[in-house]
Amino acid sequence: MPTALITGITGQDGLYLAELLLAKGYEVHGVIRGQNNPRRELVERLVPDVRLHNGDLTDLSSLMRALRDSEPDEVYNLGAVSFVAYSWENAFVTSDVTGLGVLNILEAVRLHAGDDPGRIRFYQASSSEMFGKVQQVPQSEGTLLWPRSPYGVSKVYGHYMTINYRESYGMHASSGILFNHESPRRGEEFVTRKVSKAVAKIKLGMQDEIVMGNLDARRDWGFAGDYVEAMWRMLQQPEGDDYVISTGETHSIEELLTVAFTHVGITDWRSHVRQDPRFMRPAEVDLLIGDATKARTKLGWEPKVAFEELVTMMVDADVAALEAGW
Ligand code: NDP
Ligand code: GDR
Repeated sequence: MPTALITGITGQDGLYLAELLLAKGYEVHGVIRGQNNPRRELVERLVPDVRLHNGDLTDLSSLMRALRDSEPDEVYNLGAVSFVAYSWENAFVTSDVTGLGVLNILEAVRLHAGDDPGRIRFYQASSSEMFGKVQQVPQSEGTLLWPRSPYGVSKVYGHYMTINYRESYGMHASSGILFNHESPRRGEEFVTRKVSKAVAKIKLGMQDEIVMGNLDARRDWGFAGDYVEAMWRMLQQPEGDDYVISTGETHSIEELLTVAFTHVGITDWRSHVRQDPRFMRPAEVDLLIGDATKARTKLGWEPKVAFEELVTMMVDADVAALEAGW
């Protein structure tokens, strides 16, 4: 039975990946930080078979201990300060966790693996935010990186450090350049979930308006459940590599609002939406659309859930949760 260690186990992707690996028969371990992490209970409820280890990406020795106590065949580094807007307000912390944290976990894996650096397979959660001010449409593995936020810059550092450890030490290290992926488990700070929850509340008469930022930005949105499958497939390849994971479709925030509101029978949605500079970013990523040909060809991976299905799934889940009093 293979063993996997996941950082970021309390996050959206950590939970889906743990479910996937447990279903495949893996022994799954997770790194959890903080003396009283409020999301520990969620992990224990949704994936009770996951064994948790205290640790933090900024603390190398805690990562070494987690590796020693779990002895993994595969390590998935999903932990990060992941909210782009927050990264301007906390640029140092973001760089420390999302950037230097990758160096810490790579170094911990290298030291733990000893004479055979390839024996522990490593996945780094890279991001389409690295493309930032896009230099090519659509974006693929070879597109020049031009990050637009402290978060994006930190992810570029982690991405190149992963490639460097692969090339320097012969590690089986892969970088998944994942475009936005969402689900009913998405954090409420991100735009899809902010919209799905607000639309559900508006439908149920619990709220009247939603305050938004830039409605013109375009994203390539997929379903998180599909995307964690791609992470696993990368680590089953004979060698580490880099892969873009995306749907190949792009939609604006306006289209997101239209689909979400229309789904609950509201067509004049503009009367419920107000824009506020508070939610505008110092530098915006205007357009993302990925070319996942390499993943399709080499990994046999394809997204299964399309944009409308994703948005309506999220709205329905929020309506059901609110009706149930959650
Ligand atoms: P989430 O924000 O839902 O989860 C982030 C995770 O990182 C949480 O488990 C959080 O734990 C953990 N974390 C934060 N700080 C630290 C730290 N100092 N040490 C260890 N763990 C820490 O993100 P997602 O699940 O959406 O994304 C997973 C990864 O994929 C992230 O690296 C993200 O940047 C990247 N990514 C995400 C995409 C998306 O669209 N979802 C697209 C491309 C990349 P805690 O509970 O302690 O806060
Ligand atoms: P993003 O996701 O920055 O792409 O990063 P987010 O959902 O936060 O923003 C997407 C776009 O929506 C615009 N927007 C708003 N965003 C938020 N959060 N709140 C608003 O009110 C709002 N109004 C408009 C934003 O300006 C932006 O253009 C996500 C994260 O998961 C990263 O960790 C990951 O790497 C990338 O996706 C790929």
